[in-house]
Amino acid sequence: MEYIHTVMETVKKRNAGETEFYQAVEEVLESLKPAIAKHPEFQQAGLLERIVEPERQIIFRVPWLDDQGKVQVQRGFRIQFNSALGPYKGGIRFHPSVYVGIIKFLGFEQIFKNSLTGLMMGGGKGGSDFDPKGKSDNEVMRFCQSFMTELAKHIGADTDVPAGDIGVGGREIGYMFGQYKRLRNEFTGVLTGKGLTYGGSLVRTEATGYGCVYFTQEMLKDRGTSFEGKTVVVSGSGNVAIYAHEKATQLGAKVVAMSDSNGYIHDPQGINLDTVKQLKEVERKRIKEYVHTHKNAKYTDGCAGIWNVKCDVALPCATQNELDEEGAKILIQNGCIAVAEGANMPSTPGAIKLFLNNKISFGPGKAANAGGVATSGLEMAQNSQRESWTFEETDNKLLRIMGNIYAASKNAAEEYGFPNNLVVGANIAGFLKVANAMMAHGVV
Ligand code: NDP
Ligand code: 2IT
Repeated sequence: MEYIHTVMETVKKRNAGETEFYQAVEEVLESLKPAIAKHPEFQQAGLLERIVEPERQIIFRVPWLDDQGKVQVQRGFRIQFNSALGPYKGGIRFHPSVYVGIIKFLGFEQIFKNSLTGLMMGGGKGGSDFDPKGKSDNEVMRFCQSFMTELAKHIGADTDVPAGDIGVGGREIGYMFGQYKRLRNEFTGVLTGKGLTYGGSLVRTEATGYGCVYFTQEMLKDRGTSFEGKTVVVSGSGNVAIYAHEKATQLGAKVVAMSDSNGYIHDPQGINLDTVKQLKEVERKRIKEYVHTHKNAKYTDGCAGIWNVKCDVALPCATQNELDEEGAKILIQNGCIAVAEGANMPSTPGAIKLFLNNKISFGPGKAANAGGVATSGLEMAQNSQRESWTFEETDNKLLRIMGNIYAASKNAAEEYGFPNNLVVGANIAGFLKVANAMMAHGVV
């Protein structure tokens, strides 16, 4: 389609070298072809040209003092991508690989993901090339305070509400919240993923992993099966991976492999989650330490090898492009029936094609991992009401939202002529709500 091709060319020209961003935009625009064909008014209103251009991009210097008293300089980002449906909402990533192209891809995905949750949230993302690994608590605190000193000028409970992502968990959110409150003299729900003692929501910690498993449960139900007795591989061992493991296990599955950026562990008896939580959440150590206390487990260097482990269900929960065609081929050969993305864009376009062509149930990240931001939306609602809901109430809402996202994606896929293609379905369902709001707002 000529229109989509032209928009894609402009994206490449304007955002030179930002390959992750092209990848995310290309996937969405390709999926939207049947929706654009049905709605010529979108082209007339320049809707796609507008939706691929962030409303605002903030890039700033983040100077901080390390424990040796040496000055370090990082780069900070916040991309306020689209506010058609509500205040910008999306996580903050601290990882040395962060540059504008990564934040832009994540912010773009976030627009459609947040729309799918059914809650009123726009899309945004932020981060820094700061590497929290090996840093002391004091260094992390000083960095977070410096980062927030600039970011505070641009965010607010009704403007832009950041949260966690890779390298940003409860500790970092706490330091950033403390600095925001101090700078603005305001106790407000400006961040989500807060601690339970100062306005956080129950279930937010578990939400992305649990939500991903709830979504997968819907996919399995449609195939006439369930998690009961299934062998599962979960990549990563961070926040999303840990709680995906927890919920899959509660539903009767056995998780046999997990990883970090150095390598993966395989425990045929099932990975002991308490050990992983202790290593990763408390001690901040490497996953290979697991084999010291679990003699049946084996550690292998290199994280991509994890897809060689035979499984029924694969949940990539680490990072972008961690599952390529080669990994996909092995999963398919080994009889895997379902793949759901806990991470953002973990499967390469080639891998996705293989899953769809081989009738593997495939849950794309913007649908399957939307439980995290959905529960952030629930945290915002509780903060506005000055209330706290119980674990059970919040978890039930999450379960219902994931079921709705699955149904919306499945129905849109059918309606637009791509039955069972949840990539097309999620993209169209997420897009239409944003597009209709943008049409109502005029040319802005
Ligand atoms: P964490 O920082 O808690 O964990 C990240 C995990 O992924 C770690 O095991 C890490 O290993 C691994 N990882 C990170 N970068 C790489 C890399 N370049 N190569 C291989 N492994 C890597 O982050 P989260 O669990 O929060 O996030 C995981 C994914 O889920 C991300 O894609 C994120 O965008 C997405 N996501 C997160 C949500 C949330 O609520 N937190 C919500 C929705 C999506 P190591 O320790 O070695 O770095
Ligand atoms: O990618 C994501 O959806 C997140 N990192 C969570 C965002 C949020 O605002 O909770």
